[in-house]
Amino acid sequence: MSANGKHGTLSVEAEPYTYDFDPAHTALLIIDMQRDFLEPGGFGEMLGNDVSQLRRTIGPNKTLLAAWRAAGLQVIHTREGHRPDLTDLPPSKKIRGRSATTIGDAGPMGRILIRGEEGHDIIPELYPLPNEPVIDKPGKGAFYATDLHSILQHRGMKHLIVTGVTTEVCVNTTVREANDRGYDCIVPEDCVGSYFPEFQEAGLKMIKAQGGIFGWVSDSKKILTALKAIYTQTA
Ligand code: TIU
Repeated sequence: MSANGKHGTLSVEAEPYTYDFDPAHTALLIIDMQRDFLEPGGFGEMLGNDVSQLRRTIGPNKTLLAAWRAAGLQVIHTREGHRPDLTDLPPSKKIRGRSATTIGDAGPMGRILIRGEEGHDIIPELYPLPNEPVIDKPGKGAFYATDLHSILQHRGMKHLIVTGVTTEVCVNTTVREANDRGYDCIVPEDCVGSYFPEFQEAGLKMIKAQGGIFGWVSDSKKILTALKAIYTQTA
């Protein structure tokens, strides 16, 4: 059974208060679940990061993605990366960190964060279907220098379920950009990850503080519980 776009408003238990959304106008936006950030032997691990902190998000994302797809709802994926000729790579980003190996150099899975390379692509567990837009973004935020806002407007999207990595960097930046453009964002905490547990906690607190200054925080089970109402409505 799939969604018919007429189910109306669903409610999710969330912080700082209940999140109401119409699934027909809600996109699942999965941020940067790329091999170089998540896979053992990738760029993230090469920099000394503990990828297990990110890999725990794969299962919950997989379940949420399957439910969103089964209901016939909008899914959008993003990937952080750059053109092979590096013309969209700010020189400041290229040299930041003073690492011996930086964006565009040969890495464990091809050139690091370059479009078309193995490490830049999305992990097989969450691989996009042909009808799911993939936004290639040069920055941390998914709205900067991309057509994401246009796509969301054309599809009538007003609410975003934002998942992916990392909580305090690309997820937070994207939620802030979305909030300023008028979207209501909810972040399921089991579907977002940081290499640093303290940033995971702070990154989520920053979103829901001050009455939901940037959005709402919940978990995927609560969203799935709300989604079940579609099936009771259409049964
Ligand atoms: N996707 C994303 O968050 N990119 C990053 O560079 N994250 C870090 O935490 N470094």
